[in-house]
Amino acid sequence: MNGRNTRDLTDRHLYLVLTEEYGTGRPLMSVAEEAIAGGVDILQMREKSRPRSDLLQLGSGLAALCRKSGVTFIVNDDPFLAAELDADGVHLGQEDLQTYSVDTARKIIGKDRILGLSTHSLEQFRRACELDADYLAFGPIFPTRTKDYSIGTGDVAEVLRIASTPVVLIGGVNTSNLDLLLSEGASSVALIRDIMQAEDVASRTRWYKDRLKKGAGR
Ligand code: TZP
Ligand code: MG
Repeated sequence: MNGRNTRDLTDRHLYLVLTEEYGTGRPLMSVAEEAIAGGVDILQMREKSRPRSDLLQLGSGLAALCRKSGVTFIVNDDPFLAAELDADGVHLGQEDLQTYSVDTARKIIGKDRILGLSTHSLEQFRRACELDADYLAFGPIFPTRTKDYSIGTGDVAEVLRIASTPVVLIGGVNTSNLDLLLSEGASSVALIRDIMQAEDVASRTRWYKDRLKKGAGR
């Protein structure tokens, strides 16, 4: 181990995608601190319209916070930024693959960092299983204001069955539908709004952690 929380993503994980515009106006650093207090496992910085200088500043704060808390820190979209921030990894969407193939991104971040990739259909997921990714996100499962479509839970069990990497389910996850995902066999979920918009981020985070820990067999 090289001291970072790197490629072992095999357990049940709660993954918060920090996106300030979908929060309640609070700075990301304080949301991150509360989520960490609530037991979040993975934090991603997903700020799409800020200049790079801001991302460097925010990202170095988040990276330091995550490192001292033992939380995995992922940077969205940009493998160069992930490497520069010495983050634990990068997350790529399908559209990012136009700029960086998975192999190119892997060369940029190195073999010890995590590479995550979004997938949006069973077919895309199947293809992604052939790539050098450390985890695959699958969604949007439920309707979400971030996307203009959702894919439902119909393929979740098959995705989990064929997966050669850990799978993170994303999109419209909330306290009412988490059990449905757990009953399909899910072990990790990623969220934005239901945690970012919670009045008490730490206790909402803790709720998800406890539920994930108990799994489907409650
Ligand atoms: N990718 C698929 S759905 C989604 C992303 C980034 C947004 C998830 O946000 P929310 O608020 O948890 O639905
Ligand atoms: Mg992206």
